[in-house]
Amino acid sequence: TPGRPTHLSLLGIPLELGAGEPGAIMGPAALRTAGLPGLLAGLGHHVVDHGDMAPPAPVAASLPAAAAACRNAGGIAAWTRAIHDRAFALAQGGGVPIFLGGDHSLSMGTVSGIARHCRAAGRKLVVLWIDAHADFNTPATSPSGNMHGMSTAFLCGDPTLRPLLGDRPFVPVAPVDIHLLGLRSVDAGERQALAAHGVNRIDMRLIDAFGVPALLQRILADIDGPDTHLHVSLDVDFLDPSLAPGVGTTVPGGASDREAHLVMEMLHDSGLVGSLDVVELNPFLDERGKSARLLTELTGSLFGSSVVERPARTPHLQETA
Ligand code: 4U7
Ligand code: MN
Ligand code: MN
Ligand code: MN
Repeated sequence: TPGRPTHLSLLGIPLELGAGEPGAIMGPAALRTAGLPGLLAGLGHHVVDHGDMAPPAPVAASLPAAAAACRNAGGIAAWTRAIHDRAFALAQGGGVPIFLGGDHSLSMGTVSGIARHCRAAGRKLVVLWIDAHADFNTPATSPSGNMHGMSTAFLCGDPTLRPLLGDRPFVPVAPVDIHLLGLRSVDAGERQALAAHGVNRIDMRLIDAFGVPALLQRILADIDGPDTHLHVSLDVDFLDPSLAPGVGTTVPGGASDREAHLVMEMLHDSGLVGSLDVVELNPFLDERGKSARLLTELTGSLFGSSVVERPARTPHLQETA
């Protein structure tokens, strides 16, 4: 809503150890090259760019054997702790943190830090995970060993992943407070675990059948505004690969440009978003910056850019019939 400037804290997280192929380390730089800080400032927000995190020192992680066998598990443990510390501190400082990735394993750190902040602030946390994938694999179920496919399982407290956080206070996210949006690639073990834990799932078929407005409105209407912090985790592969080829894990049949913008616009109008991850951009795989540009525009939509000025309306009641 115009006239509601926000303090936005940008933090680049050049992490690619969780992904199957290199390149996401360049994500934060590409988002800056596409003009993200300036776009947000141009919308009237107070933007502080905290730059990119430095690679953390290695930690002596004592991980269960199954977790230790995952690709780059020791590195992910070090990053998760360092990211958690930064996310917690940024959230405690007030304003809305925007984390620029980097592969999706970074959300183990960001969301756990935000969850700890929410507990300290006496607020409830709801997570909207916008992704082709569920990222609910554990070291036992993962077909790849890539830890960017395990973030939501970690956040829900999988005991084999929990030691990644070391001595930091771990505040689990209840599976029923996670909403997966855009699903179209779920592994067999994940599928079973998602159902058993009661994680909310909106797949592309539901989006085809009922559309973004009805489905997202149902989630937002259930959220009690003043008491709840909504964290949005946006994985580039939510988008159709024709629009956003710059990601290592493309899956056909993704969201259109307008579907994705509408998600962001409705989230903006809800006034509920307290923090954001923009993850999985791999500029090495992109075509002339189109994925970086689209992600930048989508982030703009989440923070109020719109073609036609719209009067402020009642949050939570947007787009209803
Ligand atoms: B992303 C996968 F097997 N499920 O676990 C896995 F299909 O952060 C992909 O959503 C995970 O991009 C994708 O390796 C992780 C695979
Ligand atoms: Mn907060
Ligand atoms: Mn993901
Ligand atoms: Mn994905």
